[in-house]
Amino acid sequence: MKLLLLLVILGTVSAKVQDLSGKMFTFPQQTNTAHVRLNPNTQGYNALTVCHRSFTDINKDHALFSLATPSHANSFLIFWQNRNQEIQPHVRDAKVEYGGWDYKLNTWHSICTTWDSVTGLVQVWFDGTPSIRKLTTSGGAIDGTVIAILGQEQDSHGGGFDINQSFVGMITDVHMWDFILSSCEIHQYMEERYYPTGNVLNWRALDFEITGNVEIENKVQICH
Ligand SMILES: *[C@@H]1O[C@H](CO)[C@@H](O)[C@H](O)[C@H]1NC(C)=O
Ligand SMILES: [Ca+2]
Repeated sequence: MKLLLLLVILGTVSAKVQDLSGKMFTFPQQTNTAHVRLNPNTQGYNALTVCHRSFTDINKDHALFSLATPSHANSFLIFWQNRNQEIQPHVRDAKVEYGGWDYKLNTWHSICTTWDSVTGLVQVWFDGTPSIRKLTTSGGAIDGTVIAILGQEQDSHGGGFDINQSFVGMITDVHMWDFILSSCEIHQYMEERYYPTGNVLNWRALDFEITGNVEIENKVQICH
């Protein structure tokens, strides 16, 4: 009972659908608790595109997007691995590594990742540049109850957070589709021009819950 009460007090602040156009989530400190849970419109994916923009100054590992199902904690994970300076997409617990990006600190980066279950090929787009296509895992869909989280990396379904893999900084324009966007559409996302909104997660009608210290703020604009 006491534990339950404590969890309620410490726990979830809000659960609602909001248009977050022009807004961002600010993760102001390293913790192993603060996060945003995103509630998807559909479950069960044979293909995916996930896009987000992020800004950080932490010179260490961090998760940019963590999607878990009961059978795979890393059902769809986008991870920055600092030692090797790699963006590492994981799909159904299979990992690939992409190095050679100019992942500068204190800069907005637009990242889109695509995957298709038939070929098992994954591809990352980083600030307008596509990677090569690499094999993760093919022949199986991402299925089971989805828990999608920003700010923490799930080692279990909805938990197992590690402070040293948490995200500090800002994240905006998170969209997820259950198909692969065309390269033109991805390019338009990167350039912040017109692009279709996500049919699974839509930043302009986002169903989410904040736990702990995460702020919703206006996107940082640099005035000239
Ligand atoms: C996180 O990293 C710090 C510094 O490297 C280390 O001292 C600490 O034990 C790590 N914490 C966990 C939970 O791994
Ligand atoms: Ca982990």
